[in-house]
Amino acid sequence: MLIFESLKKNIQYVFKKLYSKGKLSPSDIENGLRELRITLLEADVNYKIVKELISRVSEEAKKQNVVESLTPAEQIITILYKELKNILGESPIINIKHNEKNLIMLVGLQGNGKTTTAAKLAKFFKEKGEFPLLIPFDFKRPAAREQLITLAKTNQLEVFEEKINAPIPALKKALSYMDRRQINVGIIDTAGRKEIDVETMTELKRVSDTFSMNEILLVADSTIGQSSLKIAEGFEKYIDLTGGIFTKYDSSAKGGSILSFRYVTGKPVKFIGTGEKVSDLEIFHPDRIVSRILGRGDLATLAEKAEKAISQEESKNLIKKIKNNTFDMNDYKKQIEAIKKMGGFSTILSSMPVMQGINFEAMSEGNLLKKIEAIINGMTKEERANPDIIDGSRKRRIAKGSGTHVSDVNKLLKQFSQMSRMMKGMNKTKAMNMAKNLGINNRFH
Ligand SMILES: Nc1nc2c(ncn2[C@@H]2O[C@H](COP(=O)(O)OP(=O)(O)OP(=O)(O)O)[C@@H](O)[C@H]2O)c(=O)[nH]1
Ligand SMILES: [Mg+2]
Repeated sequence: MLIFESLKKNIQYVFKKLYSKGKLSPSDIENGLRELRITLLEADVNYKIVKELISRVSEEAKKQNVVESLTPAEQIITILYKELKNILGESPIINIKHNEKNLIMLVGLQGNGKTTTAAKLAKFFKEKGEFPLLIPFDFKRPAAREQLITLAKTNQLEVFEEKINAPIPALKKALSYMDRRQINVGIIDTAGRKEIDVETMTELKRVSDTFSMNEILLVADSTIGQSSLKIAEGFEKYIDLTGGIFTKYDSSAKGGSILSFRYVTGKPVKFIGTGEKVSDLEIFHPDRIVSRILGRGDLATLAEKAEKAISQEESKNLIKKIKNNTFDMNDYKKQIEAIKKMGGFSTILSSMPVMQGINFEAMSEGNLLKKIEAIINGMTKEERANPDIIDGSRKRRIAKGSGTHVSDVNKLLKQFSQMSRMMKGMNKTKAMNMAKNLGINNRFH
């Protein structure tokens, strides 16, 4: 079973019961919230968060029928969705500058996954076009160094191999090595510790006081639950963490600590480790987590948001365009902007006819949307209105301008033409259904 799986199941169970009732009585709401509370606590979500969440949801739920188009249960899930997202915050910013020297230090308890994560980060940055260097930083355990060096070599990652026996001189050397080799991201794999002890923590503090760090990330094992929050607090007494990385996201851990991390520590979760391979690292996107936990039940929320995102006039135009088959890349771009405002979840995106035919599984949706947008931005107005004129040299220009490849441009054009074909075959009912999916049906009957 995957992380959050039981939380998801239980929340969906609670809402299924609520959905089955058309109108909710005060006692229905009360019972629903009680079950929700137990579910969250069982998933190891910090009790303070649970308390706050439940009281906010309860308050909002009392003001029922604020949004007439939603049923009471839908309204509750909408509120929960909003509040959970509030707690988790926006997608994180990774503080790395391409034209500067950057240092990322990984800290954490023994065996939580620092070394593995260091290699994963190096690969991640390398793929982003940066030049990373892995820096072993365990001065007591030679095997720790060896582990990182081996990991680096088997994955064609650059590693600082010179053996120096004290932290400050070692990092100075590594920095000048970075200068010489024009490397811009140093990733420091510090020694694991059994506990937060004064001696090794003071040493860590000395290092972080001496060198300016772009990121100091706590690497925490998802399976250790809430104690990761205490560990973070322990580290914070000495050094300023900039965020957390949760490893073993592929486990069956309850995951509540991941949901609680930002609320309790004030620092965002920036990455999650999703397996043992060096490629198993993902940026932590709160949106995706919340939508995964709440499942497709939050379609109503999205419809509501879509309603806001797409103005009434635009919606009318969209329907007209679909019907007249004049929907072009400019409209496509507008749709993408609207979807971005909604948060962009693959489940929802793929349920929208406009987006069908695109393989959302293959790419993370954040990247995908950015890519699509960049490509469309790279087109001239004329090209957007009439994609057929985009020949080989135009494709090359667009790819270059958008930082993508000609194959990406081709893919987008192909998808667009498939979509256009599909729309052509769409009758009035289908167009209405599509509008319905976008939450704009009521106005067009
Ligand atoms: N399944 C899974 N295993 C992981 C993940 N990250 C790390 N591991 C495993 O966790 C174990 C410990 O990882 P290390 O990277 O050596 O941990 P460390 O924090 O560097 O350990 P010390 O240096 O001894 O403190 C290894 O067996 C890794 O393969 C992950 O995201 N998923
Ligand atoms: Mg290690």
